[in-house]
Amino acid sequence: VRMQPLGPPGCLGHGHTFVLQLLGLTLFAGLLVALLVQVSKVPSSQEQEQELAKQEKVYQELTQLKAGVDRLCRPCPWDLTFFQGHCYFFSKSQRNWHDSATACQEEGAQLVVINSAEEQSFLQLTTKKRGHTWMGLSDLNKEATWHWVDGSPLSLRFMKYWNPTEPNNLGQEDCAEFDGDGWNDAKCDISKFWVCKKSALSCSHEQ
Ligand SMILES: [Ca+2]
Ligand SMILES: [Ca+2]
Repeated sequence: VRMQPLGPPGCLGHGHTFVLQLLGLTLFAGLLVALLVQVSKVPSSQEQEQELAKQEKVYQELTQLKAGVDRLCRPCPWDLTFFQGHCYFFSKSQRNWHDSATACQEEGAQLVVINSAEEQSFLQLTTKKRGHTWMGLSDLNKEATWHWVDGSPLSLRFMKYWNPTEPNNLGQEDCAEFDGDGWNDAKCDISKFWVCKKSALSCSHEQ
């Protein structure tokens, strides 16, 4: 900054002018900045409002669309639970194993056949809250040879789900149930809850 030369002693005219100029300049700069801030604010807040309005509109459209899709397609009937492409019916009453299997067939389903660890975990947790529950697994045809109701044999990777010391065939137990944290073989003529399983409707093929 170049210093203004001071006037001779006793004459402060130059000094006063310089201070006034500086003050004026500062004021002007301040006003300019304030004006610029004001000017730059106006379009941005308008844009924000427009953006919000747009989002609101998209949200409303999405909500309406979702309601429409829900009306068009439900993967499972109302009283069934959807899990990974299938619908599960958890009975509220209790029946023996054979009547449970029949009840599922009458609904176009099957006493549950387990195909994955995730499904096993989901079913075990859900049935634990409800109580002893039949699954579609038995060794009715040949003792100690377990088959699912779809005819497939029980694979080795599922053996770990038997509760400790089960299956023990205690007094002839040929039907498998969910019991606490794992499976148990129980007498088929005892009444228990049951789980049916069927394929979910694909939402890409409207009914
Ligand atoms: Ca048995
Ligand atoms: Ca047992």
